[in-house]
Amino acid sequence: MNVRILGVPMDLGANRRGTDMGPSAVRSANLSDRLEELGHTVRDGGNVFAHEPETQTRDEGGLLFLDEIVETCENVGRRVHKAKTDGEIPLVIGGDHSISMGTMAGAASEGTRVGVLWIDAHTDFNTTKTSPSGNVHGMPLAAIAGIGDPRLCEIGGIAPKAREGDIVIVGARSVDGAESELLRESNVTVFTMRDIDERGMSRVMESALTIANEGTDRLHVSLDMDAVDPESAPGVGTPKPGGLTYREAHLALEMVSDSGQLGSMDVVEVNPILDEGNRTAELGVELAASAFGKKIL
Ligand SMILES: [Mn+2]
Repeated sequence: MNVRILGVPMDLGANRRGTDMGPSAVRSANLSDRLEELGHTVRDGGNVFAHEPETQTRDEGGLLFLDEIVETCENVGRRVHKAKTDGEIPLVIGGDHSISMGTMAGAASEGTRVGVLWIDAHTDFNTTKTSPSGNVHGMPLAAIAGIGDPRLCEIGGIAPKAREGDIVIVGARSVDGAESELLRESNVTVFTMRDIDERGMSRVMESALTIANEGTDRLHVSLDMDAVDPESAPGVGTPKPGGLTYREAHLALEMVSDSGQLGSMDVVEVNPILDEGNRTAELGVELAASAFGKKIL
C-alpha cells in the first residue's frame, strides 16, 4: 500500500493542552519506519496548520474555538481527499478527536460510502444541546452522522459523512446522559466494554466489521488512544479506567487489517505531557502497524 501520513497538531477541541504535541511524539516513535518495514511506501505530508488556543477567542456561543476547528478540519479534508485521489491511504495523526471530522470529509468525498469504526472510551456523540462542556472533541462522531451544529456537520461540504447504520463504536465506557439518549435513538451500533468482557474482542470485532463493511466502499478507523486502558496508554487527554488491554487493542486492529477494507485511519488524543516516557505514542505506532498488516507470525 501507499500510505500518506498527515499530522494535525491541534488541541482546540479538548479541555486541556497537550494533544497538539501528538504528531511529534508519534513521529518520534518511528511511525514511517515501522510501516515501511511492512513493505508499504510511506510519504509524510507534514502537518496541517492549527491555531494555538492562547491566540484565539475561546467562547463562540456553546462551541469552543469553532471557527479555528472548522478551518483546520477543512484543510485536513482537502489533504485527505488529495491523498485518496493519489491512490494513498491517509493516516492522520492528532491532535484531539475533532480532527476526524476533517479526515471523514476527505474520506467521504466524491460519493464514497464510508463505514466507520470508532475505537474510543467515549462515544463522541454530543451536540451543543447535550454537551456538558462545549468541547468539540466530544462531538465529532455526531457531526459525522450529520447531527448537531450545521457548521460542524457541513465541514467539507458533505453531510452526513457516514450513515448511522454504517457506524460502529468499540470500547465505550464513558457516555454522558443526554448523549446516551441520542445514541439510543440513532442507528449507530455501540459495543461497550461490557460487550467485550462478555463476548470477547474477537466476536465483537467480527460483528463490528460486518456492520461497518456491509454495503460500504471503504472503512475508516478512528483510534482514540483513550480506548486502551490507562495502564498501557497513560498519555491521553481524558484517561478512563477499565479499557482495552494491550492484546485486545492489537487484536481489533489485526482484524481490521484482515478485512482488507481499510481506506483511512486516524490515531488521536496522544498527550505527551501526561505520558510516561513516550509509551502511549509508541503504542499508537504499534497499533497502526497492526492495522496496516503487522502479524505475529
Ligand atoms: Mn474520542
